[in-house]
Amino acid sequence: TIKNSRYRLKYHFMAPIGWINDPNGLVQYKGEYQLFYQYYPYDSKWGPMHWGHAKSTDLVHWEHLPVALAPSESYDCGEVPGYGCFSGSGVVDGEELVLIYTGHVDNKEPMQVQCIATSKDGLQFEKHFQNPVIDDYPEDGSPDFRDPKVWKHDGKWYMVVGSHTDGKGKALLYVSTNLKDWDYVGVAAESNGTQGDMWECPDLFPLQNHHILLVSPMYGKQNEKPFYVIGEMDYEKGVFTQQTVRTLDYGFDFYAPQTLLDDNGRRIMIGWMEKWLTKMPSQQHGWAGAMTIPRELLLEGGTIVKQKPVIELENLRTNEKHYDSLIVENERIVNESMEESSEVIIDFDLNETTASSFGLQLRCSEDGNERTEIILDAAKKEIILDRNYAGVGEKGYSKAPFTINDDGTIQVRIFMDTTSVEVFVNDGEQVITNRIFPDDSSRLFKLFSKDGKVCVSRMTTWTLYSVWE
Ligand code: DQQ
Repeated sequence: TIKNSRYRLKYHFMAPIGWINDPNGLVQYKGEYQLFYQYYPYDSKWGPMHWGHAKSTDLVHWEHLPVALAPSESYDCGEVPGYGCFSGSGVVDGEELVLIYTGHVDNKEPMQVQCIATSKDGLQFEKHFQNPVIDDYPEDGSPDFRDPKVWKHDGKWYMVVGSHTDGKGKALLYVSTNLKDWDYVGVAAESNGTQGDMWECPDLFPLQNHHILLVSPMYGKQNEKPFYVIGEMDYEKGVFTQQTVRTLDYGFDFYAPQTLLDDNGRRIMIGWMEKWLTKMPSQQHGWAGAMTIPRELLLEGGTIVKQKPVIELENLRTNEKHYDSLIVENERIVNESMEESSEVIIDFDLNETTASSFGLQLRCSEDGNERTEIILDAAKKEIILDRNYAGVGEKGYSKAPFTINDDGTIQVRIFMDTTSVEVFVNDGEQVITNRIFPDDSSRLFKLFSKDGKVCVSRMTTWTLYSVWE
């Protein structure tokens, strides 16, 4: 069991115990949202990968289910740790829920192959006897050949798989009519030389009249910030043409996002809320890793993908407080003991603001030495999430650009939880996701300005209920 629940989140998805990373197999099956995830139940470190499983009717309250996939076959299990059922996706085919995943075995050629597992009840999964359904990488790829994402278009199944050659990440495209026999089509998209030497967890999907590609790029051994590309997909040629490329989330603790299309036509994205090679203070308590809040993706003006926290999260709100026309010079304590799980929406009015830099501090200690700072620089049009003083976790700051609305305002919406902060700027034009590990007692919430005054035309705060009690 968990040794100490102090860092456990209140309304973010976590495994019951152990290690988790990427979300997998996001799909709605018989009306219920399915969330699978890279899982090592036996330790708080990464290990032979299993697929954990949970379901939900509202994307907010999750029911844990038995492990869906465990390493067991020659193509996903081996002698040397490092093997396992790696990331992949899920689709509904008639009555069946089908998982498509990468079987990984170190010290083996080919090292990574694509496999499927099927279920008729959404609980028990059977690995297909024809596995691996793609038993080697194509000439355009390399032994790093993983993370199949499958979707249906015009009656056919398509799959993108991440790979690389010559220092260029790639999304390789396959097509099938039955999910078992796959034909290689070609390279759907690849790095222009600056977009990562290996593409992990590619996700390609239609959004309005464009297609969007999500990529979690690796640079050398380092994982970097996932990006999205707006473009056009030519299914005849099997080529995705890149038009606009943007950072998906400017934070540090966001990786391997995946999307699903739900029954209401919403394109919803969930990411892993932690990152490789970082301090993970919760490991000492027997667990690591969580998922971000689900975010609906909306394409605006064909040039920007906005991330909107799913509306269902509003059902967690309680203890609402409004503030109007706050003028702050220096600093002002808004709440002396803010709940760890809270939501805040702030409208800054720059017409009435003279300060060059202003913002807020959350999870702040009485003496001010511990704090998480969100700083806006109106001249540079930059927002910074500074976690250098945010407790025992990783240090550093994340920076994102923002635009000022035509009426001279800028809106910042913050979801804080026990050990996380997700900041949405102007309806999710930019997002910053970071983990923080402050002391239990650091609860002050302040507004501040440097050299001048800042005007907050409106602010609302809520406490968010826990979904885990
Ligand atoms: N995590 C999985 C891989 C994927 C990586 C292994 C991304 O399938 O490429 O746990 O975090």
